[in-house]
Amino acid sequence: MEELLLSGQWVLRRRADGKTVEARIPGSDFGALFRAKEIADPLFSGVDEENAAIAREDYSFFRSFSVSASLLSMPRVLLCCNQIDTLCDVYLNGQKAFSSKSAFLPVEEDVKSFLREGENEIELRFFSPVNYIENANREKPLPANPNGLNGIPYLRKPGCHFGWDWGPCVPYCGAGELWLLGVNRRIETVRISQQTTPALSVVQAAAQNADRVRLFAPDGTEIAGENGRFEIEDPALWYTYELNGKETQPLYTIGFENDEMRLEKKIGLRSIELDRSADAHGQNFCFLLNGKRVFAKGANLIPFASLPEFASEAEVDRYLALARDANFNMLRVWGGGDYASDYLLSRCDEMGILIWQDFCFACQLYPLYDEAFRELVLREVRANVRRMETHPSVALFCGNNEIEQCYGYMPKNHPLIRAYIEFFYEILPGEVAALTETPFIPSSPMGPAPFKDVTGDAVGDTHLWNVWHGLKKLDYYRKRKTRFLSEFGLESLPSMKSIRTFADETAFSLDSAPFMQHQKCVGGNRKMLFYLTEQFDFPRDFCDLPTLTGFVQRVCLEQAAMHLRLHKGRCNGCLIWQFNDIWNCPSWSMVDYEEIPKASFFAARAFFAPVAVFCSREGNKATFFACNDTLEEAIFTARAEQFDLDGKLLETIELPVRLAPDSVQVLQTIETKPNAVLRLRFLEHTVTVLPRAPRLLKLKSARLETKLTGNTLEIKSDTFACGVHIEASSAPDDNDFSLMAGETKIITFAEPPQDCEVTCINNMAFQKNALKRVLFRLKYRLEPRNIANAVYYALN
Ligand code: BMA
Repeated sequence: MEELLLSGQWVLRRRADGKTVEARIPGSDFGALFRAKEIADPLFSGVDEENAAIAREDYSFFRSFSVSASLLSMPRVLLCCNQIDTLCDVYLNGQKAFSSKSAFLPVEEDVKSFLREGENEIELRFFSPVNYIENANREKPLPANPNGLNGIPYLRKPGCHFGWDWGPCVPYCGAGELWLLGVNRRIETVRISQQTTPALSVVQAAAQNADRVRLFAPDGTEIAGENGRFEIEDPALWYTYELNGKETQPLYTIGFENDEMRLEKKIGLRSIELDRSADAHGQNFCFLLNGKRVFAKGANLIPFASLPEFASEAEVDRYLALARDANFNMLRVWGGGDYASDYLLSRCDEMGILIWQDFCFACQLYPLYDEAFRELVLREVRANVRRMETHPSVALFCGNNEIEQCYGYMPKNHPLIRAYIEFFYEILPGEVAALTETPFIPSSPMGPAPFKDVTGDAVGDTHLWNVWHGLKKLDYYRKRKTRFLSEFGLESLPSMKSIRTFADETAFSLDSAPFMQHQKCVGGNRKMLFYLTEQFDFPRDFCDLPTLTGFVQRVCLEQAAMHLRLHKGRCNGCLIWQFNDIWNCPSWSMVDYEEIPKASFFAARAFFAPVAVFCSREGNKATFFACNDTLEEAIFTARAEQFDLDGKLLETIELPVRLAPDSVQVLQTIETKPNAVLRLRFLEHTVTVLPRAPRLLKLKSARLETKLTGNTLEIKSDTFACGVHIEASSAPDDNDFSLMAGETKIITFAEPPQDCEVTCINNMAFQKNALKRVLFRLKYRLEPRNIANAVYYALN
């Protein structure tokens, strides 16, 4: 085997006028044009039409390289690329070697006959993705796209590249790592299956051209086997972090060998099922890992960046560390983006985080009646299922995102709907089952039958958008006993650092052009204010909005998570929309594009804790309950404290907890004192529960004393301080918490911060104008779009 890397320096040419600039592979046309100052920062203005216009041009990437005699002496020379995005003819020495049509299909083409010893020339001749979808859609229009450009289903490229309700339209062309590989007997088409019980795991592994298959235990000792079949007694089982408490999960290594090469795959020994058996409430929707129930806690992942040059493996590491910190055990890789990379999966394998992978279809009807299109899609399905399924983290393949929720109104005999049902309910399940034992569902959300009751609480998962899109109150979730909530959320503003990347102080208003252009959800900025005014009056200072909208988002997510965990068993999952951002913008994210976590992130440490205690308040009663998602009994004492609004302690209640593994238990109901703030402490967590919305509380102004020494900050308040927020040049280990009178909070920063500002909600200035608030809310509700949404979400 011999390899020649073609990544690195390339040249980009705009084919219309021959203009060239330096380029890089991996990389994109937008990235190259921006670095060469030929175009403005594609993530700055937020005007989608500007980027679409750039993408209406055709571009070529080219470079020369030298091929050795020994590379050419190999029987096959493959051109390999993990992603060519998207429409591209690959030319070698002026001759077309092959065409690539899907960003979701890794490329491996034998190009030996096009190569010569010495200097060679390669050209990646891309065709405008925007022209392509526009032409295709002109010929055969598809239903209008609620997110971004029309016609995107015609192209196998991440849908969100054309704009989404949280992302800009940046329809770039580009490629990932690119190399030539001279091979003789290459080991390929790896197949690994396992039957695992706690007592015994039987692994069967095979690959084309492998002469020997060897298995090594996590500690490196070799395990004997024959013909790729291994029996491992008492296997070290792979679990999520919370189920076995291990920071790193045990991984076995399978080595496929022949005289030419060695290929390694890391596997985890585990069984994974999605229990969908009938029960008293309808039908279960529960992941079973090694037969043990998993309550899925986590969020939806969107692509990390709008351009490939802005994403990196280090970034994946940082986000996964955050996911672990927030006690996630599952990430849903959402279908409007891309398939999870091997890097992300192998890190999740190590960390014990489950992956729900949507196939890349979202919120649109696709031309699946077209045989050529369907064939291309099936090649993509096979390639990605094979690539991903050996990773123990992969828990589910899901057909698509929300197509049934979006197109339920269309006649069932419409050709697009017929093709949808045939593909997602007949063809795809068969394809997936032939490749893997990993669970599969046709769509998310799903009901008992195609397009039937997809928002129902009896069967299947749900996406509950009644809060936010449907304008329901923040505590609406309490009315629902859904089986598995795989999407729900509320928008908030990103950090001031993030805001300053697209708006200067003259634009510090939610209806300024930068804010309107960075808010991609129609009416979203005012919707944030609509929800903000459920809890607060209008603030006077714009710079208070990130903290306040973050507070409201936290209230929303926290209440939903609490309620779903109270109904553990009936409900078995809570995945928040959305974990990350693709650029700097207001959105549903828990962590903004500058990697600054919002209030909901810090709260998730407690509301997603494997062993958690919750406080549910209603009137002058507070009920405490505890939830244990681990496999161990949990014995500890939680403490509930009542404070007055001055932050003085009124009462302490000890809550002894003895919780069986995998259980939930109501602990106690208490009478609350008038206007008391409840403080709940359990294990390492502290949660504050207010008696009512902050605007209805007379919060005193707080004197915050701060002392910064190196990377340590001490904060103290003379009264109850609500929503204490730190804005600093370095990451604090906690944020958006409350303080009681005299309590000292110690914050540790990642490194000593250059600047650091501490505020709290008590000290913010609000417009005491109830009429303005009420009229704003009424007017917003009465907008035709919002009336239509409210009606839709009242019925669904
Ligand atoms: C769901 C997602 C996305 C969208 C989000 C917020 O519908 O699947 O399509 O971004 O809600 O509207």
